[in-house]
Amino acid sequence: ALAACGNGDSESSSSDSDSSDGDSESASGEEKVIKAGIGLNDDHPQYKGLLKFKEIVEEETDSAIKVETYHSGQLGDDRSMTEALQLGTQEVTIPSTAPLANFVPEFSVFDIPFLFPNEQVADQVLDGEVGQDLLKKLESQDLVGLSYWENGFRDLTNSERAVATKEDFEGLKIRTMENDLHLDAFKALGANPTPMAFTELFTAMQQGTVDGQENPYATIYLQKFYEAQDHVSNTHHIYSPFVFLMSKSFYDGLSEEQQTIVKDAAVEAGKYQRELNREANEKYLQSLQDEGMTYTEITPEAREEMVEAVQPVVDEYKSKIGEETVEKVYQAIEDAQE
Ligand code: TF8
Repeated sequence: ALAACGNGDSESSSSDSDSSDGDSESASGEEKVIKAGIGLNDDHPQYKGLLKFKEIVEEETDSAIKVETYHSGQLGDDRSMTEALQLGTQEVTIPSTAPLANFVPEFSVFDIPFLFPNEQVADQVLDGEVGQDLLKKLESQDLVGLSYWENGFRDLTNSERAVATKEDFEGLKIRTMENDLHLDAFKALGANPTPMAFTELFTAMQQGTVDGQENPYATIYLQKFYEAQDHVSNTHHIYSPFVFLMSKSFYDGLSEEQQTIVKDAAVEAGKYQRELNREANEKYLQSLQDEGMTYTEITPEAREEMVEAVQPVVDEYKSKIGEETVEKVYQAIEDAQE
């Protein structure tokens, strides 16, 4: 395991130098350390957002709380790092909601294909009552959801063929996140899906274990997937939120003032991260083509065929997710567009 002092690529806190003069003592008398791990690399907005969180928390607490940051899955994948928070061996991670549905099934509502029409509606729903109520459900799993960040609209890449219509999915071995709705949706499109942790994905694509995967352009570009994939299509089939997660045992051990500081920092850093993420997803499609990938545009008619093909899966999952949650999200999306 990485030494707690932040060896390797991690960014250990910059306050070590001032621990000698004692001003890093917190109100409750002892210094606290947040070990924060994410799955994407240090070029990705997910990491830049985490550094912003670190900056705010260390400044606001005068380093009474220090943040050690780890990226690129150094501490594990989304699911294993979430489990580490439950155990109290790690304090922060920022997974997609899809793997989080293994802890709180209602989060799978965000895996309904073609749910959000755009990022602005997603922001309103996630930051509004419905999204915040879902975060509260995490507490029963010894987790605290402090805010939503953005992974983004997911797009398909593969090494076999151009995908322009539903028929083109036929037989493609697509890696999905570890989430049953994703799996069943890709089966309904005719693909041959495999659930897999993100940390194993690049090797699986290089070895041909899978033909393709789906992620936002920023991830596809910054994780260099173009080195193992030839085709990209703007399927935009799911909008993935991130959840800024904190271990409940750690959060409960903070003073009220410190709880407010970490919560506000997670929200402020999230707004910053969403902006960076949108800029990245906007510009990197062109970068992927510059790196030699072939881009195929999905026409509205072809996308409509995909929507129809996955509808039976959506209907089947409404009860698994929870009818009330699904209806509330659909209503919130409608309200956000008025
Ligand atoms: C996936 C997700 C991941 C993110 C990241 C590891 O495809 O989109 O890239 O959840 O935190 O597994």
